[in-house]
This record gives sequence, C-alpha cells and structure tokens, in this order.
Amino acid sequence: MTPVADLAAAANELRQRPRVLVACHEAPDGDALGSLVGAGLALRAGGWDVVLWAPGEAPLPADYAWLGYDEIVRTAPDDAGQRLLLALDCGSAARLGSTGDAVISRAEAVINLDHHADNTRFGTINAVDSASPCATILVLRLLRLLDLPIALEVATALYVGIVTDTGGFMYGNTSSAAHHEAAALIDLGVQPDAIFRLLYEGKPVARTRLLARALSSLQLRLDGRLAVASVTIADLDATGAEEADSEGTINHLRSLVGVEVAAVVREPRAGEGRIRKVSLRSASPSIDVAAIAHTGGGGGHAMAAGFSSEADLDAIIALIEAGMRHA
Ligand SMILES: [Mn+2]
Repeated sequence: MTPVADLAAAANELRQRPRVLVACHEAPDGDALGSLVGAGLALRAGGWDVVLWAPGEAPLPADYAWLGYDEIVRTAPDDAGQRLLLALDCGSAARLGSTGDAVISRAEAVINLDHHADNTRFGTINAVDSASPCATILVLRLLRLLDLPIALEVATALYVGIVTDTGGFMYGNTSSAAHHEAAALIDLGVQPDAIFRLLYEGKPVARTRLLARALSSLQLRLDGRLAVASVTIADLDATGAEEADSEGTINHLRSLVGVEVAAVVREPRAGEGRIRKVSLRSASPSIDVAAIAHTGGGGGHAMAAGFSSEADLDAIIALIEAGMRHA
C-alpha cells in the first residue's frame, strides 16, 4: 500500500475536475462530518464547485451541528453524474446509503479516501491508509498536496475527526501522527478546550436518562468477558432521547473490569424493518471486533466495528460469543 502516492493521484484528479460531490457515510460520526465539512469548505474556498452530501434519512447528530449543517444535502444532487465523487471515511460503497451504487456508477470519477482496514477499494482512485487514525488526517494531507490554505473553520472540522475517532487520544489508533497533526491544527488556531465543550458538554438530560435505562439492561457473558446492553424503542420513547443519544453507552461497558468486548444492540425504529444495529468495541488487543462484525455481515476496525441483523437479541449475542471463542 502506498498511501502517499494514492493521495497524490487524488490531488491530480481533483485538479482536473472543478465540480465535486463530497460525501461521507450514512449515520455519520465526528470523523465523517469533520471530513465532509473540512474538505467541502476548503475545496470551495479553492475555487471548486462543491456539493456536500451526507446520505441517509435519519437526522444528522446534534453533537456536531455547530460545524454547520446548512450546506449539507441529504439526497445526491441531480447533476451528480457531472461531478467527481469524493467519498470520505467510507469503508465500502454500501456506506454511501441506498443510492450510493447509482451515484458511484454515474460519477465522472470516484476518489475513495478512507482509513478502514477492510476498505473494499470501490473508487477509481483509492487513497486508503489504514494506518491513519482518522479520515480527517487524510483530508488534511490532501489539502496540503493541493496547496490549499487551511482556514480556522476547516482546521476545526478536521480536529474534530482526530479527537472523536481516537476517543480523545485514548484508543489504540492514537499514533504520533494523531498528535502531530492535532498540533498542526492547534497552530492554525484550533482551541482544544472550546472544542471539548462543544463536543462533550451541554448535553440533554434525556441522554443520561437513556444511559441509565441502557445500563440497567447490562448482561455479562463468557465469565464477564462480554458486556451487552440494549437500547429499545421503549427506552427512546420513555426518555425522549434520540437513537444517536445512545452512542456513549458502549464506552461504559468497555471500561468494566474483565470486559474484552462491549456490545450495544439498538432496536429498530418504525420503518426500519426488523433490523437491529449492533455496535462492538474491543477492550483487548487480542480480539479483533471487525472479524466478529464480518461474520454478521458488517465491518469496521479491529477495536471498533458493527453490523446489522434481523436476528433477535439472543441470537446476536450467540454470534458475538462464537466470534470471541474463535478469536
Ligand atoms: Mn473514521
């Protein structure tokens, strides 16, 4: 893998194509939205005709709304076929949502800029570097290759990707590059304490009430090596919380003594069929949760992965347990 050369190819492609559709994955996290906003604003300031696209129908997470959602469209534009698609933080075409394949096949070219180890290389150019702790660092390097200035709002968006994907510089992907590039962004004016407050404080009380209900469902399996909690529609209705409010729950499970895998199972909302969404986190370097997620038809990183399933909670737990026994 030659990520530097791939990024150079991506930069060359962008230089030749003034119209760009910048996209991130559905159900976007801080890295996806930071990549989307950072790349979109920087390219637009550099003279590109840019559309920012966050696929999917669920509301974008309130935690990152301060990055600015006004410019973000939820449906790919009609002229997507006359644009270069710059897909950010997407491990596969499926991550671009139900219309992803159609947009990919129509686009003038597809730059797949990502850091997932299981990336399917769906682009015409694949700037994929699984050693990168987040996608925003790859965006930053791409902007440097294009000699684009990094405005404070761009630097801030890119910093959000580093902070969130490394768990505040605590996860195993926290490389020296994570710190070096964060430092470079701080030198551009980013204020870590202000971003901390925007990301992690001022939260609705409904989130804590949802956390309480989710934690009350805690099950410990395999002699305490597996911690599972579920979030049901009844929990959301009783607390007034949104599904995205359950995102921090898994870190509480992961932090428990003896736990090697944490799992949160989210019940579907009306209109989502019978699909349950399963988030997995590893607390042990010897357990690759992406491998477990693959057996469920999903994917992700060694320490953070997920899958969707029509199976019930017990069957989902059995699948995770089987994966842990084989790890
Ligand atoms: Mn990411």
